[in-house]
Amino acid sequence: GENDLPPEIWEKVKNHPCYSEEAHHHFARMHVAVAPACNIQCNYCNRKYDCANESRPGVVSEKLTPEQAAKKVLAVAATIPQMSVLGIAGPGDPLANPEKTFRTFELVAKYTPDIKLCVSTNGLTLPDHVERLSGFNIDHVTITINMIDPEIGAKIYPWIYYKKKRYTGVEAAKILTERQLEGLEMLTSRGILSKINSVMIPGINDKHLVDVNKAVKSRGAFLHNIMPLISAPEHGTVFGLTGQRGPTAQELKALQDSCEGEMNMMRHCRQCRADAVGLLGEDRSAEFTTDKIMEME
Ligand code: CLF
Ligand code: SF4
Repeated sequence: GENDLPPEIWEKVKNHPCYSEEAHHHFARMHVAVAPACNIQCNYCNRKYDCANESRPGVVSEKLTPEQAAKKVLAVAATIPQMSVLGIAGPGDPLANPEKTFRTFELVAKYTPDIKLCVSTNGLTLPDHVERLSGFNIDHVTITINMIDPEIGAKIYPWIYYKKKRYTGVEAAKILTERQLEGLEMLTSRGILSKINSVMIPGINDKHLVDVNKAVKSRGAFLHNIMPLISAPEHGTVFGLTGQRGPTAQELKALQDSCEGEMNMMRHCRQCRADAVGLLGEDRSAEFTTDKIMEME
């Protein structure tokens, strides 16, 4: 349990609502949607909406420039005293937009130095950015890992765009899994805590996620967050259009239970928007639109 964590780890998680079940009752997080582009395609994603690796499908966030984002963080931190973490989680992949993501971190570190920085990525370019992330004192990185077997990966990812080239099928999935695991090992060796998100897709990776759990555990991942596929035809995702169903609540819990013991499982994830604000499960994003922040000044 949380009380058994070594003190140096507890220090890092006690104020983070996603990394500590306990903390989520007392601390709030916010996201800023500064990262529009993505370098891979997931079959459960519709680019009209926020990245479905760390958010609820079918939600469109208000995109901000890094300067607008930093202003928003200032305004929110002044209004919500429990605000402890700024995460960048979309609407595309934060590390496929490194200028915007790192400029935002720079400005936030300068204007609101008490706010911890957090990032969520598909992992494709993570190894290229770990050094820079650790320069910002980042202690929390999420990687979405849905497979470690490229044959399964080919059913989830139609293509990736890597080093100026498009890859498809098994070849694409092989590059993606190698880069994700390499990035995870680099985080672990630097003492950065990692959370692994996995989207449970019945008939595709549901049984396989037990192997994913072992693979990330053996590479030092801190927390595993298995999320249900939310696939609806109106979102226009490939899985939505092909009638791919999501898991039932019982199926999800059974998988989480079978992984429990291997490592800490996250069970309080609320699948936030890329511009979420507030305690987990409470959504105050509508109070902090750009218009309203201008009014506050
Ligand atoms: Fe955001 Fe994600 Fe950081 Fe948390 S959310 S970038 S780790 S600050 Fe948290 Fe929201 Fe679940 Fe994400 S409840 S979707 S796990
Ligand atoms: Fe969509 Fe996120 Fe996958 Fe990119 S990583 S395709 S934004 S779900």
